[in-house]
Amino acid sequence: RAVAARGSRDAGNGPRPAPPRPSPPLRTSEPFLSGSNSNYVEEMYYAWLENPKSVHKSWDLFFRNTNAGQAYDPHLPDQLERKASFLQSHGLAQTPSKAEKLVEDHLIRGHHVAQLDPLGILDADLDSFVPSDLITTIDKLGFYGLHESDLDKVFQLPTTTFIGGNENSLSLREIIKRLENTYCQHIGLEFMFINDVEQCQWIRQKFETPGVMKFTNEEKRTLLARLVRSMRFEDFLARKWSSEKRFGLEGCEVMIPALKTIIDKSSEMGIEYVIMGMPHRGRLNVLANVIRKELEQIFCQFDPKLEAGSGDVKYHLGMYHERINRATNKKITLSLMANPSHLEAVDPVVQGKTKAEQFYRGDTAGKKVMSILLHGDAAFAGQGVVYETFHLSDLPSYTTNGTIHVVVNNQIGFTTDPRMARSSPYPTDVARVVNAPIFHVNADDPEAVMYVCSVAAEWRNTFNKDVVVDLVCYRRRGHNEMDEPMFTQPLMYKQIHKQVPVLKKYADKLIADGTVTLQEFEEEIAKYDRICEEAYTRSKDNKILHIKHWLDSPWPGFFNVDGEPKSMSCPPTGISEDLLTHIGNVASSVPVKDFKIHSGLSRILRARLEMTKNRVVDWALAEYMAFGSFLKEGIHVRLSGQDVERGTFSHRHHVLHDQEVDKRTCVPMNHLWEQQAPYTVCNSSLSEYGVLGFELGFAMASPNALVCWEAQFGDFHNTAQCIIDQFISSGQAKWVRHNGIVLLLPHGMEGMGPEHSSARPERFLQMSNDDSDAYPEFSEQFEVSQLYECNWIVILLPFRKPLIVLTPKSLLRHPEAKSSFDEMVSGTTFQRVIPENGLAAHAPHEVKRVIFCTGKVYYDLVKERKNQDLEKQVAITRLEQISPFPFDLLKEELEKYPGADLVWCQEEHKNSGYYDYVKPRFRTIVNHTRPIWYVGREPAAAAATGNKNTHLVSLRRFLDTAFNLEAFEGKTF
Ligand SMILES: Cc1ncc(C[n+]2csc(CCOP(=O)(O)OP(=O)(O)O)c2C)c(N)n1
Ligand SMILES: *[C@@H]1O[C@H](CO)[C@@H](O)[C@H](O)[C@H]1NC(C)=O
Ligand SMILES: [Mg+2]
Repeated sequence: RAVAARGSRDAGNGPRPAPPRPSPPLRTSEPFLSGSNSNYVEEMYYAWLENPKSVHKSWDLFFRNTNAGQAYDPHLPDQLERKASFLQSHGLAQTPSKAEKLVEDHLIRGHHVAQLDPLGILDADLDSFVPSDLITTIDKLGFYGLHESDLDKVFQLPTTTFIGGNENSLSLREIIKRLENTYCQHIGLEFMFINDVEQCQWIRQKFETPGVMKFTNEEKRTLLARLVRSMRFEDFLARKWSSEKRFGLEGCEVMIPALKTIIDKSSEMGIEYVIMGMPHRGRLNVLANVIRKELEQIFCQFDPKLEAGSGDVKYHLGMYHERINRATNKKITLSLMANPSHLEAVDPVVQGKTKAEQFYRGDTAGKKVMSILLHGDAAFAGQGVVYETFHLSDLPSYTTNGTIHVVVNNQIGFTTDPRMARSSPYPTDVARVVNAPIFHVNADDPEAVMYVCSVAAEWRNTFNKDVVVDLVCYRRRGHNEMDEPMFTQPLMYKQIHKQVPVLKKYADKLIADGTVTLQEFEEEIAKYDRICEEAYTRSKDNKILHIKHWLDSPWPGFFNVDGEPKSMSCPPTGISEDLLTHIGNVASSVPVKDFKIHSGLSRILRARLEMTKNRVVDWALAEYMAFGSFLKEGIHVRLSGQDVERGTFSHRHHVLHDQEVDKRTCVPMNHLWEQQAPYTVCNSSLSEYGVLGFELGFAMASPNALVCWEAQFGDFHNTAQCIIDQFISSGQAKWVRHNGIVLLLPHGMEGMGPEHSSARPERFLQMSNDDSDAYPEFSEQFEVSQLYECNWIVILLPFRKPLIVLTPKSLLRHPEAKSSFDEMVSGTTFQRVIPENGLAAHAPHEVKRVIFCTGKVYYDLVKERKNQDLEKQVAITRLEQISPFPFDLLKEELEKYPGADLVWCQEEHKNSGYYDYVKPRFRTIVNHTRPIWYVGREPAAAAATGNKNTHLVSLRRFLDTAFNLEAFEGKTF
């Protein structure tokens, strides 16, 4: 109702003085106007005062007209009468606002009474109440001040409605009929919350215009054939593998033609690549009949001989397929992303991958690549990541310019009824946070479904915004085929058992109206059954059993033909001095003219320049060097996360802000060379699960990109734990998927309390797959092959692994935490271990203790060693790569100091940090002949103390132990 009014407030730029708000107008005594209607006029009046274009032409004319003679004053009771008489004097019918109100009420609330449930027993909005302002029976006419005798009177139609077609007036009887047809039959529309009149009108036109929902015979036959495939595919699986779980689509077979309609229509409008994410329900059917994966590849998944993957792979593996779209004769690529059981977790991943595909093809408006997300009703309402994903949908660096969401709303989640599974009327209400239009449709009316889907596709193409199609259906069997639904939903399932399958209903209808003959229908079924049988025979051939057919994002040319890395060596990572200097200079400059930066920032840039001159780099500058040198090689770099542009610790400053011009920014990293890859740095929404998932998806699209996600503090990564556990740690093992995502996790015990200290390295280490007890065989390629075997870790490799970097906080500014150019120039490489190279290393036989450590505690140890004058007696060696464990280099270190105690020192508590990971591996190196002592904080339940004093006392205590050379005398291990 407030479309016009709200639209106007959003329109225009900049603040505008609000018009004075008089007190509410007196109610008119006119019987045909309900109270809300006069408010409506009032609101429109204010909107019109602000912006005359914001209201409909007729109202603009009216307000101008009344204003001409005497200013319109909503206090005056006769204003509405003036409008009525004005309309009448222009030859318009007697009581237009009755019709207007009627139309409006159907628009806004018609979906509540639409017949959406194919079972006819449930209310899709969980409420059987029928709003009294919706005319469903003649006796409710009184609500509008109308009488049965008015039914055949002709009414002027509001100009905003399309129900009249070419007519501008209709009898009341006809108005009601058309409104009910549009808004209260098998389609329920929710869209009047959209703040844009044009968009609302666009939707109204699509649904209100009489006769829009007509299909040609050809279209009907295609639809029938697609239903045949959808249904017979499930039947075939049920026949051949009667005791296998397949999470069948029965009860929502229409989902297959629905997706195909979306894809056909989108292809027609220029889409070349569709990326899909979906849960278990109907997944095999989508692979077979939407992606058109060869059936034998699907059937052989049921073969226990298939060596790769775990038991549930068959409905989790991804897929990529290029083919010609039959309907449009254009090439189309379809990809279905591999996903874990964890419902909805794949949503942001699909969005990230879609964004990347758009980015690499320069499809900045999303006209070539789009995503479709499928959801179950319970998961869509219940899982928070859905909400996080919606909130990415309109952010410039995360938008995919509109996603089509399809909900398989079978009105049940496993054994739970909808009324126990959500607090909102519909499972789709979450989409209302971004004002996406929501089209509910009864899945037993295939033509209505097809129509809704084609409008959804057109919507996405026209406005580039999200849209939701809610397929209200049922689940014919239990949650899976082995499950008994009558235990928990007895009455629903009594009804379901009586339910005629949609294919039969639709076939009967088309046979009855002569569109197809019974014989044609039966032939269609026999034809598809034959296709299945033939594929089944082919699936017995062992040769086709190979997991490599199941990649959602192949990286053409990156691997050799067998999917193996092309080489097994690490390329050098050093870069030339000139390059370091050049990057350092750009990092210290403002590369655009007349750009005024903050004076504090000028100081930071001067310090960078100074460092560059002195050939030293701190962490922030080192990051510049690394990113910059990739950009030079044409490798796109993307850094995303909360506040990453400046950096949580104000050290990065990759985006400069003009102090005088609003929103004027500059990214020096994009001014390094004329020819360079683009650098994307983007502050994300305040989400970890959604954003990390998104970046993981982004990193899937191409191996030649560095995609980094940074947590604000490492502590917060655990809200994205599902992405870490289900995708990053295990993705390659489950789905043969390489991924080079980099996680930057600020970590360090600095007395900042239990929520700002620990990135929980122990959890990553626990999930690392190198064996603590197996002593590896060393070879030339030990370093690289160890990386290849492991599940996560580096960048310039002939394969891709996720990398977890525990990044510094206080070390960002520590004067000693700097490197010289000498460690970065050509010929240098990453150092997995930095051995002691001071006095102790020169006389190793005299060394009493070797302390191994990693990260920030090193600086505390070095300082303390100096204070205690123990530089000859104690060696300190740093691990820069913790996992996979550098067995080879540490073996050398250990052998160098035969008479020393071995100590692992960490600032983290004993049950966190690295100790549990390194201890058994050190023991394996020395074959259990020497102890490895622990020095660090005591075990604790929280990651850190919140008390600064306790923090310092415990630091003091473990430093004392670290340098007490008698501490372990006589102790057993
Ligand atoms: C995050 C997560 N929690 C729980 C489960 C277990 N689970 C699997 S299916 C299911 C019910 C899903 O219901 P719905 O989303 O309506 O889809 P449907 O099975 O009805 O198609 C549940 C709870 C899961 N897979 N993922
Ligand atoms: C697509 O998204 C980008 C980034 O926000 C935006 O600039 C562009 O206008 C959008 N395109 C369309 C057609 O909406
Ligand atoms: Mg469900």
